[in-house]
Amino acid sequence: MSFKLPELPYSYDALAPYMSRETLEYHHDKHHKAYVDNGNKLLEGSGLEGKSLEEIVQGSFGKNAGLFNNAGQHYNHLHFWQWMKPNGGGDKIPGKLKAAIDSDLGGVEKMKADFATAGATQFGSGWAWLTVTGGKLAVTKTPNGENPLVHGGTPILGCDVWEHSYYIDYRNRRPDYLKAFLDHLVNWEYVEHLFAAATK
Ligand code: MN3
Repeated sequence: MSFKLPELPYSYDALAPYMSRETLEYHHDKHHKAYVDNGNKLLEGSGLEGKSLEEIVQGSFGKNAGLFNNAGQHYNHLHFWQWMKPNGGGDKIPGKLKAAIDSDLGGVEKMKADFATAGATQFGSGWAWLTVTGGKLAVTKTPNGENPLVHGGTPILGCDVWEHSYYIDYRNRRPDYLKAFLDHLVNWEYVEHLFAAATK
């Protein structure tokens, strides 16, 4: 396969005021595009050509840092655009996913608080995650372009806490960005879709 930059699933203005056009233009058109372009160059001759994106991420982890960083970030950002939608967030969580959050993570409020803490305490660049690992939900965090795929899990929600994701809109206030993401941006239907696929 080769990596391709997707179109955003909404307009550049659709997530304002919680995520601005300027942030999406830089983050999608420049940062994600660079992961795609660099990933395609590094994929050539890597021995992983012809594999799926998930296989490339897992196959390069710990072995080919350049390819892993770019392929991992391509995977993360492909989903990140879909993990958000206009008028998203809040507590309108589909029933089966909500039941699992209640039983595995102590309820929606606790899950949101733990997710926000994971993102706020990731030192430097990285991601906060809601994952399915061994059939159970968990909240985790990873540095740089890593994701739960390389730790035996399936990511169903992730928030990019690299500064390029929030500095234009929130400056240094990463906790405010995480709160806005959870309260106003999360596409819980897409999270539920990934949850169903990971637990069937
Ligand atoms: Mn990013």
